[in-house]
Amino acid sequence: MLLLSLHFLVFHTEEVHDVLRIWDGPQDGGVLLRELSGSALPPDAHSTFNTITLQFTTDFFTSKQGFALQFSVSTATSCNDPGMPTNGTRSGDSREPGDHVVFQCDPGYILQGVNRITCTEINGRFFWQPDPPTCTAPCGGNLTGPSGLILSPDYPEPYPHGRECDWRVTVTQDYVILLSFNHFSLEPSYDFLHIYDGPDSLSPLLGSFYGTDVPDRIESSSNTLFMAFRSDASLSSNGFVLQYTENPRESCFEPGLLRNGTRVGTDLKLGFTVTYHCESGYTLEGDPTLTCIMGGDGKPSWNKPKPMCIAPCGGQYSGLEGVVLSPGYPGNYTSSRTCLYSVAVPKDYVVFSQFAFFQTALNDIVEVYDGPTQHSRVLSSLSGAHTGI
Ligand SMILES: [Ca+2]
Repeated sequence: MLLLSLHFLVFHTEEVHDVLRIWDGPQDGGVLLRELSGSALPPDAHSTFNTITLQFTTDFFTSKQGFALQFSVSTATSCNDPGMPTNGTRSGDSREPGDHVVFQCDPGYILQGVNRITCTEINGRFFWQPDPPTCTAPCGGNLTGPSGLILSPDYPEPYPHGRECDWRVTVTQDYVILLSFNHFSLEPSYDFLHIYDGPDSLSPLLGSFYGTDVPDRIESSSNTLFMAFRSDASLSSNGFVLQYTENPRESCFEPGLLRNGTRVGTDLKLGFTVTYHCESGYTLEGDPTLTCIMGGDGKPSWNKPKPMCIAPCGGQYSGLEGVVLSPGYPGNYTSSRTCLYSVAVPKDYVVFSQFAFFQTALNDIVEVYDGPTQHSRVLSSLSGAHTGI
């Protein structure tokens, strides 16, 4: 059977009010393919019947340029490209009659429709049955399992007005829940996320959050948390992405890794320690060892802040090999500083130095001296950008 493809050259109508509708087949008995308005150029549309129907409706106000489109005819021998769902993935590329493809949603999204669709041929017409599914961020739900994502309804689109969404999170008995905020933006003072320390809204309120300040991580005192999202009748925002993980009772939260460093210690229970080490060329600032102790709020917490690995401004270097980094590396160095690095090796060795990566502004200079102080002979004076000198 012959089928039709539409390709848009121009599209510009008044958003919502002046609408172009496209049916695959006749208006009665066909399939509504698109409802288009606004100024975004629509992607190509393909029929599965040998006719396409277009209806353009305009209101009494505001006229724009309208549309220009080309149509072309081809012979159907397989199904159309079923596309990739927003917030999901598809496995399978075959499009012959009898073939199927399978859809899966990204974490936090639920699938609307059926995850497996089949290419079907009836009287020379090729189409997917049923229609491809969509992936949406749901309004509330019961969540179980050791970890997961909670998204505001319709995320990453702005959340809808006038919604009441309730989530109940339940993890393994004798575990507690750690809730961290990856993204947070609600209309200040009118849209809220209330979080309760227990199975429902009668449990103690841990906090009511709104605005764009990302809240600190939250820990439950039992294995359930209840979350209530409320939006009012106007003004929306991008919403939130929360991650929950279960954690053994009487344990500190996962302290994470260190930029330019490594960690020793994986047991996070009360009384245990983790110790950080910096990579070559970096100096550890702070205390390398953290101990999990009982905090003043009756919850376990680390006794010290996490240290940092920084590239120092100058210093004494010795040993048979090592790395010297500009201050703040890999970030930019700060202005108006002089950093003196002294590199000494055992007698009977000479120092061989090689720059792996080198970049300064034209007025910033690295001078290399042959000897213990800056009064020794200058070996080289470098600025600009170089590699492997
Ligand atoms: Ca609102």
